[in-house]
Amino acid sequence: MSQANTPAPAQLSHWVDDALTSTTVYDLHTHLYPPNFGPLMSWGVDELLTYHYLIGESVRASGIAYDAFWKMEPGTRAEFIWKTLFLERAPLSEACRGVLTVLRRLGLDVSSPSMKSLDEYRGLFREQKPEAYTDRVLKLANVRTVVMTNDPLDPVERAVWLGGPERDPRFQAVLRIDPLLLGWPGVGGTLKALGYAASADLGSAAMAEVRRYLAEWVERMKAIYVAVSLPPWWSYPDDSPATRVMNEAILPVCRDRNLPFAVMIGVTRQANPQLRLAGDALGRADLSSLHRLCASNPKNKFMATVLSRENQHELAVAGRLHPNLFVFGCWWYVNNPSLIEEITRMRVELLGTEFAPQHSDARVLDQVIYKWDHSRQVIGKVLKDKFADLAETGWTVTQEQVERTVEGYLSGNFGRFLARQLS
Ligand code: FIX
Ligand code: ZN
Repeated sequence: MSQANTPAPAQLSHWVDDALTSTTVYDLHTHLYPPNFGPLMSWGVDELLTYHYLIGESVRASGIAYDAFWKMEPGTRAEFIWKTLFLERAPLSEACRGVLTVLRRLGLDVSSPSMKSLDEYRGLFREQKPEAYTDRVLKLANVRTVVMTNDPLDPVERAVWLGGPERDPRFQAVLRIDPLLLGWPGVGGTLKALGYAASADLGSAAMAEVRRYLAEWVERMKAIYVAVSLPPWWSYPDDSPATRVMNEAILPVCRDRNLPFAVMIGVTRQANPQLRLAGDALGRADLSSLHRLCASNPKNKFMATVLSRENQHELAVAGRLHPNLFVFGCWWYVNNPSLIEEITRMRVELLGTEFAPQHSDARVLDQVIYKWDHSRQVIGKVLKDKFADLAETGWTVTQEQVERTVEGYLSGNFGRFLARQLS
């Protein structure tokens, strides 16, 4: 029986849609950079089309030889992908749909695709200046802040940072440390070349140098957290260099600065090296390592996301058990509407209001438009159901509760986790 103080379904739906549209997003993991990072910034229709998700799809659909594909100039590659996935077939995949959402939201007509229409789209992008275009895209996507992925061991990126770039407050930094954690002994030589005497024996002097590297780069970038992606077989603790570097360098440096350490678990890099960046796969991980990491380092804050669908339930349960763990996003191969819906529903049921349902992982600036448009639709659907279920109990659902929940999901929960001091 419906109660006098229960909102009608249309009213509830309106509150959820309103809150999702008006709340500005804190996009907590992307691969985007501001215009003054020069070659690192990526935007425009050619970049959208040559996104690695679409490279994988077009190579597979066309049957082209890898060599022939990589031999093409980037512009020809974009045309090839447009022809293969948008002209010769229905662009049904989520990554294809994403390109069309972006073009439509920029005011372009996608109703009669042809090679000529691709050239017309290119015309619009040629007219843009990166600075003004960044403003326009972030406004269209209603994204307030994007968190970058910053690896100082990448020579191009290091040069940008060492030049002391003026900071755009909308682009926050994250110190990414995959090679530093997983690349021993080779990474010892890389650090040495940069002036850190981090010999591969990982003795106490070497470890002090790894800490110095981390501290200096956290400081230089004003990093808001430290992050790594891990394979499905990641195990903690064990007798690997990764465990030692975590325990003796990463965790102390993060602890002293109250920075979270983000673990993105489940990627099998280069399962098909011929596809380059598009060649990574995934696998189910043993999340008992995550439990041990959180439980044995109670003074550290952790963030986690997992790549395998099969790990999502365990991750949500881990989020319940460890107050120092923040569950975030539907990462990469689970960033598809069907899986976002399943995962978000389960997280609401297990974690209530305390998680971040999504991050964009955008690599091309324009992608924030579609990644957030599509995710908002799914999060909205789940929230309407969940608030309706709540109202069904007789609880009075208010607009203020809906707004507060959406604010937490899209922005505030992450901000508050960053600020939280563990007792
Ligand atoms: O490790 C990561 O941060 C991954 O998100 C990327 O490396 C991956 O290639 C990607 O773009 C996923 O969306
Ligand atoms: Zn990423």
